[in-house]
Amino acid sequence: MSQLITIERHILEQQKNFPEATGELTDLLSDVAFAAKLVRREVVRAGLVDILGFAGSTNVQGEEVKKLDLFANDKIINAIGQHGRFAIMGSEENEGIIIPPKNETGSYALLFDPLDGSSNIDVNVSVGTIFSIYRIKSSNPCNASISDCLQKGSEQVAAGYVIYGSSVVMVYTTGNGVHGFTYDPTIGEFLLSHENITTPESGKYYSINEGSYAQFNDGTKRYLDYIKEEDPATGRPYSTRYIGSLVADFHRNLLTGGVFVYPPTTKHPSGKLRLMYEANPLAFICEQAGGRATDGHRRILEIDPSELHQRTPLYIGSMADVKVAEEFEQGIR
Ligand code: P6P
Repeated sequence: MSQLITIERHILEQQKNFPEATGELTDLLSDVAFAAKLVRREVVRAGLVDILGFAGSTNVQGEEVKKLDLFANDKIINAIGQHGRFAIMGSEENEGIIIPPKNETGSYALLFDPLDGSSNIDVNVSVGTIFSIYRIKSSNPCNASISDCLQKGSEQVAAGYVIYGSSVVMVYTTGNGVHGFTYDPTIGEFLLSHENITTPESGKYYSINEGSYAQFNDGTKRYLDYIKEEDPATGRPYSTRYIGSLVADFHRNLLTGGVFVYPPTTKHPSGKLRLMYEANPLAFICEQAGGRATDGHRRILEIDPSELHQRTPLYIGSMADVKVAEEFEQGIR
């Protein structure tokens, strides 16, 4: 029987690779894992609306039932904020930055999407939490500000996601490989299940919302024509896989190979997905797994952010497949 390694144990083992590590990063990754357990508990019960009641109503205990993404947001802010390790936070659900209740000792900034794809919950489609961690630049945590959040993705010290699907899997990187942990509800632990994830050089899936075809630029349209042509020598046609839940589409392509594209559209000229708490963390993971992540022209991790909720086009997945999609976007093909 393979050794059972909890995510907390694995993070501690990883810390040995960083002699200067103070253990703080270990603690805050463990905090994120704890918050994920709290979110999971509600997400997996989401179908039981008779017990939980609909969002905005009160449940059998007379508690106000919140939309699950707001619930997840509250849980992450409070479960993590109370430990004082984060000086500042930024969430997809909050317009401005969040200063946790005990931030005076925090050295890190947490950017997160508490429950991406939450509109899919009612139809039992996988959703996810995505997080990104930076060391703050401010010398005094009490003076932490938006500039401590608006750092290039290449400055991330850790990133990860939790996918709430047929099983609940947490995937993280600290820049030393990508590792996945599957939640075992019988013991309430995330156990190592995918050590040192590497993504295939190329795959057979492409993920894009073809319903937006009329909104795509010429490069994207020509890419779609190309990827569907018959050419066994280049593995074409690829198969379409598009769940409409970023974490689910990304996780599948990470493990099996493939490319996810959310290109510029007439409705979202800068792309729909968010740089700081969607594209950057997934780009860090993807590159650590041997893949590629760009906005069609430049590395996601090199984009200099100007706003907390700024959007970006996203081309992410297997190295060779992303490069092909980029060449159409750049007019090379
Ligand atoms: P579209 C979900 O709303 C989300 O933010 C991502 O999880 C997903 O990849 C994307 O939007 C889907 O967007 O425009 O294809 O419905």
